[in-house]
Amino acid sequence: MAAPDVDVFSNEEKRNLNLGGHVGFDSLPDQLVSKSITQGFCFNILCVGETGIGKSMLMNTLFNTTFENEEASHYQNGVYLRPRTYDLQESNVNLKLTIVDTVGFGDQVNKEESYKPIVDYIDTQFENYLQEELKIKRSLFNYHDTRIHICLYFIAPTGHSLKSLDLVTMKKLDSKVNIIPIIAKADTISKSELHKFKIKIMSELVSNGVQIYQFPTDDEAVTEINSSMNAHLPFAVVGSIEEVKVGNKMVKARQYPWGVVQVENESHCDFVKLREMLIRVNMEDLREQTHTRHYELYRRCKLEEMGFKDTDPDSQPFSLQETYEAKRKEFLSDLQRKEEEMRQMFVNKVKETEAELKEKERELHEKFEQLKRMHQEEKRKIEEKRRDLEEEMNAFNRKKVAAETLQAQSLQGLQQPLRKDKDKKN
Ligand SMILES: Nc1nc2c(ncn2[C@@H]2O[C@H](COP(=O)(O)OP(=O)(O)OP(=O)(O)O)[C@@H](O)[C@H]2O)c(=O)[nH]1
Ligand SMILES: [Mg+2]
Repeated sequence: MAAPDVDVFSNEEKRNLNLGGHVGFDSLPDQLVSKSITQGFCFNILCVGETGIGKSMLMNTLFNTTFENEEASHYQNGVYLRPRTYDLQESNVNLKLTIVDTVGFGDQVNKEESYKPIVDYIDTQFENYLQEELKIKRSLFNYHDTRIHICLYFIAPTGHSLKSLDLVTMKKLDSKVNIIPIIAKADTISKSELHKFKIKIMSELVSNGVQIYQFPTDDEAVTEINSSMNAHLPFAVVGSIEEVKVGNKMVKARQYPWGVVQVENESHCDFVKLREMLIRVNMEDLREQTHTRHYELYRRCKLEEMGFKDTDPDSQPFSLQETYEAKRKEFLSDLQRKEEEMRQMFVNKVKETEAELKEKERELHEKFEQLKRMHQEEKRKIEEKRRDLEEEMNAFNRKKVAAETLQAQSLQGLQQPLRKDKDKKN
């Protein structure tokens, strides 16, 4: 029997059928919810802002708790990032929250490199995730995902404009993380000034091409609220965990001699808007954007850097297997070429050394011959001298013998007349 043709219907030909009764796949969303609840969620916030700008206070206010807080000193040599992870629970939902603080940001005289540790930190988290994904035995299910979902950028409430450090840092980060700019300590700036300040900041961000996170407007349920909130950016926030009695209610506020700033009062500041947008409406979108936009970009660049492609030079699909084979071939031929180069280098070196040795040998031989010649000359001279001396000695001996003979004869000649005289006397 012929195999059934599975691709009988094209998309347009798919038919809607009425079910005869309850089947049950309408519970799929509930299954997802229950699975997500069991699994728990993780959310990672990066707070970038100058020392003492109110980062820790805002986190405490946002999550209605007191996280550990260590004041940073203003005398750091550079910027570093301090991550802290907490397990939080609300109703039956578990949240693994990581708050990463920049320590020493804005404290150095030369702030040119201040953005680097932040970029490196974000990249490292992406890299860790990519490494987990590329493992043969992956455990993404219980992997602690440390990728940054949101970067809250704390702008000092100067009322003037953004500092170049703010622009440079946000520009370097905008393709790697969702950025929400916030004006910190907004209680220190007047209402009219704040309005102008917000407009100035937004126009500076636009003119410098800084892409900040836009609350999504494609989901009907949140289109209205998100598009109205996009117009309120950057949020001007006030942080406080102090409870103050206002009317007959205890509210979080900052108390001043001239009055009380209520954190959760929308006519005092944008804290509620931030909490609403960050946690209650768009937390999942921030997580999704991190994965589908920022991480995807990192992954693509990284894999391309490693030589992986989806298509060959003729735009034909190119599988991972083919890329691997091509890379392997390239690597092997490279290796062979390098080996050949090394071999040639070795041969040349040996030849060079051989020639050097031969030259040295020749020089030594020449020296030896010269020494030999000198030695023979010396020997010949000495031999000549010896012969001369011997001749001189012989001549001397001959002369000596002659002299002795002569002496003996003359003595004899003297003694004979004396004997004759003696005989005569006798
Ligand atoms: N006026 C005003 N003061 C604030 C606000 N938030 C925090 N502060 C004060 O600012 C000071 C520093 O606040 P932190 O939250 O410790 O600042 P930080 O940015 O975490 O500081 P480091 O971690 O040391 O860099 C504290 O005295 C806070 O009470 C705010 O919204 N308005
Ligand atoms: Mg702090």
